Amino acid sequence: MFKKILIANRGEIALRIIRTCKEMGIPTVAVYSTADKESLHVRFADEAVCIGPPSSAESYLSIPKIMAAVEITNADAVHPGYGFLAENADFAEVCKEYNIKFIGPSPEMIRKMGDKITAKETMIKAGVPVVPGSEGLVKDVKSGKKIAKKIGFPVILKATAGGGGKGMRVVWKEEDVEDAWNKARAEAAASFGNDGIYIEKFIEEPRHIEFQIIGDQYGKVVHLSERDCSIQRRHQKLVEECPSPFMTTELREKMGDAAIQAGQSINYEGVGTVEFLVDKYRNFYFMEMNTRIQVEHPVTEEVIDHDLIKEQIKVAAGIEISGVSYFPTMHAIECRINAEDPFRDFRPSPGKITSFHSSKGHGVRVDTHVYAGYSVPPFYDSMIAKLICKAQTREECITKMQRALDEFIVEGVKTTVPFHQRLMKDENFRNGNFHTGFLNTFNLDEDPEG
Ligand code: MV4
Repeated sequence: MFKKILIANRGEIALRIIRTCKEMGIPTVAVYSTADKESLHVRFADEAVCIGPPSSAESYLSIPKIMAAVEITNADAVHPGYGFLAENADFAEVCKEYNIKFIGPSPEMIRKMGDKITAKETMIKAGVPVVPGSEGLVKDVKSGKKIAKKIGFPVILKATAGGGGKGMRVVWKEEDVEDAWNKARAEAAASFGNDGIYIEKFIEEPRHIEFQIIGDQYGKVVHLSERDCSIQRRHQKLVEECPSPFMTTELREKMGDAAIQAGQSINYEGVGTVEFLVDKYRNFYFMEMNTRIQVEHPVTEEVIDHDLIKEQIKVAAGIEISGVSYFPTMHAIECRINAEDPFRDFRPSPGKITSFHSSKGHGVRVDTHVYAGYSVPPFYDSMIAKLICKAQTREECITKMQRALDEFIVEGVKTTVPFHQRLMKDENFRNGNFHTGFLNTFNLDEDPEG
């Protein structure tokens, strides 16, 4: 087992990782920017190293700064959390060169899944269903038009370096291909320094359903069931749940097999997520694979009753996974509580939290790094807590979530709590009748504060 783990992250996930390390008897090192010196991850880790000024580029994203902290503390492993360097193949490679275990897959694997065309080609070879589309990169707008006509409109142009919606354009008719092509390429070049574009059939009103997988160093891969992440706004997930209200036993078996196949075919090591688009006929298509622990992992932890960070550290240390794939016997929902004003276009609302009471009680879990008196810095992600509820049925889980949201008190900054309260009352949400476009037509009530 590792002698000391450095956590190259901040916020709730840094704390989350420290907690598991403590339970495993592994000493931890926190790193922090000057904006985070009062943070709980700094206080709860065994050691802490300041790695620079508030800007992410000069702190949490700086490979030399992180490696210097590894060196002076003698850590033998790095946990990257999510975001920041978690899917940076160069960082994983530097760790390898220095003989430091990067808790995650190999640099090659990260690189392979980071390039969407390569990922898709890999999945086709593995027999995983993918959306019909171009064979690899589209070389120019002329062949783009030809391919689009062959696939049939609507189509979607996607950046091979993309993910999270950037460099994406939906096209409904031939006349609009050229304009979309130019825009997608310019956006891809500006965002990723790579203007490679591919084309797919556009799946209308899809659900986003992802499978949690875990693979060990001996080629074994299992899945830990799905999460429905269809409740998103501008590619930011707001609510995740397991099981998906759209899931059937038959579909779970098919998608679970495909997810395992995806992992096994690449000898995947670590925790990973295979994302699928699911259409209204329950056809499913591989979309992307994430090679990190995800924000919404607690939803899975609650329904399968396993600590995913612990499993992740164990497989990184070379321990074999036991057991078979899992299925959910409970229902869990996560609401992301962000310091944003849902009545003002989800505008960030950083500042000092003057009072804070987190929900408690049976079946309620809150993962957070904040407390009364904490200042939410303006430099990073605005998520301040994850509220996770668990119950026997979806209906009970929603009721519990409503109760838990009502007792979640944050003063000093605006939060997404009112949004979630409204969502939990929505008839379509309650009936499981939603897809990724759901929030486009969702109306919040008036701001009670005007
Ligand atoms: C799609 C799609 C429909 N058809 N691909 C959005 C982010 C990126 N990871 C892929 N995305 C999509 N790809 C085809 N062929 C619709 C989306 C999409 C979406 C996917 C998941 C969750 C939310 C979404 C919101 C808008 C569009």
